[in-house]
Amino acid sequence: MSTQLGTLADLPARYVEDLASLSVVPLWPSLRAVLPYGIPSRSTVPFAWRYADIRDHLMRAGELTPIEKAERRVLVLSNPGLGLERMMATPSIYLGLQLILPGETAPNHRHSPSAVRFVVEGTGGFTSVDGEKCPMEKGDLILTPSGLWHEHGHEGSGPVVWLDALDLPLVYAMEASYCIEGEKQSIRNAADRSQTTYRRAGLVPYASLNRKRADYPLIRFPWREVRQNLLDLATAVGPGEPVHLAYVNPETGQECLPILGFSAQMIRAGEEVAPPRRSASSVLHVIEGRGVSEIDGTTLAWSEGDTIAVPTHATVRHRAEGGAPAFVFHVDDAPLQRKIGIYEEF
Ligand code: 1HN
Repeated sequence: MSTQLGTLADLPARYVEDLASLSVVPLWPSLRAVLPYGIPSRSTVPFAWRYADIRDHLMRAGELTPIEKAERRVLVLSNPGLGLERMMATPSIYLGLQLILPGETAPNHRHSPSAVRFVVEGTGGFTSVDGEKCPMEKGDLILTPSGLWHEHGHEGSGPVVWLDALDLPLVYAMEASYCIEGEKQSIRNAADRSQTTYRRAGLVPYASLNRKRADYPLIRFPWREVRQNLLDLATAVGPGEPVHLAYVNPETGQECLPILGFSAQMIRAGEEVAPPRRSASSVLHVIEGRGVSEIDGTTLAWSEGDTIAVPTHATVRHRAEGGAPAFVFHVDDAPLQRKIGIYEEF
């Protein structure tokens, strides 16, 4: 059973120094720290970034820093438990709020981390991904998978803000994060594939049956359709059952990116949901509505535009308040955890 293990102080100082001079350390003084019993040790804290607090500062960044001096004008949502300079919302998820102003462009590049954009406010923004121009309307999810060219622009008026979520912390930890700059893309579509080729669940281009399934057939998931789908699903599932849809690759039915997963949930007016504890860390972003969450004993009130960090293995409850349903976007690292065989629900 759980015996008390020896510490560094139990060893002769000279022995420890000799080991260190050879770049060697004993395992046993650190074993319980890296492999605790029952539940992982977690530095990530349950935390809410409130859009109402951050928005003015983001707009100020628009005055202080021209886009040419930023490339991406982003305020990063850093979990205070992990250290602000490490730019981690959770150990696997990078989050930032990005501002683009009318007429600005964020230049074309591609990189090894995968990213998604989730639109928070404004109209007229667009992201082009490998030559496909995707309009950005509030709540739309747009994928920019690893290795695909992407650039942003703004043809409307007023600010456009979106939430960036990347698997950067893991790719960076692997010392595998880098970027290549590119020429402006030439756009080949009139409408993105969510409006033409993958118009409806259950229908795929016939020719796709005869080829290897595409890695990233669908880049944009319009919120208008996801929201309606949640409302329709709510009429079909019993009271107390989750109204929760996963964003997937329409050709394979699998998660749309290899490391991070994306889903949208409706919490009915006044409803409290208590999902199982999960081995995945996650963040949730409030698209519509307001409510309160209890995460590992921390109570966090939230409303539209807010973003919340949920540590691995956390005990979680969410309640929608204000007499209206809440709509929430989730990002988690369950796809990677499933692939490596460590995903669990408790
Ligand atoms: C990136 O490529 C974007 O393309 C935004 O908008 C944020 C943060 C870290 C690394 C790459 C973008 C990013 C990023």
